[in-house]
Amino acid sequence: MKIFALAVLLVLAGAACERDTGPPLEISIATVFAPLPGTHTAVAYMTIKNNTPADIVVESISSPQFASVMMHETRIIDGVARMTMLKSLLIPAHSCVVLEEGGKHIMLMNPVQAAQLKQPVSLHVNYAVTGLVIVNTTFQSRFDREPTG
Ligand SMILES: [Cu+2]
Repeated sequence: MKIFALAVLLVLAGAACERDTGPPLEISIATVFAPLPGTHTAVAYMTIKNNTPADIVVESISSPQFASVMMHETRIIDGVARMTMLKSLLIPAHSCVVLEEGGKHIMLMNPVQAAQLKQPVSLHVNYAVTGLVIVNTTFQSRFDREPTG
């Protein structure tokens, strides 16, 4: 059953990436995991699709619910996973970039109010020069995720 659900998700992601209509920058499968108990950092994953024939640069991401938002990339260096900060994020023409666990991701730090599960959270994705996509979702629990592997 879990394998079936994963397969459906992958098919949907693939379909979304192949279709070439829609807004210039299209965001799907956005998930924001609330901070773990005792911490103040949430993490967000999403798929960002460029529907235009030109590259798009995501310059910053902000959230009304957090004082600070950063784009990160996890890299394995000498066998240790390390996070590096990304100043911008290139979405190549007619391509998808997947932000996911173990790769590029969004860190949301210092919530303005305590982040509550199932409560609304918004991400403002700013891209060059004046583009903005607002993503509205709700906080999810990292403990609700289905185990992988
Ligand atoms: Cu990070």
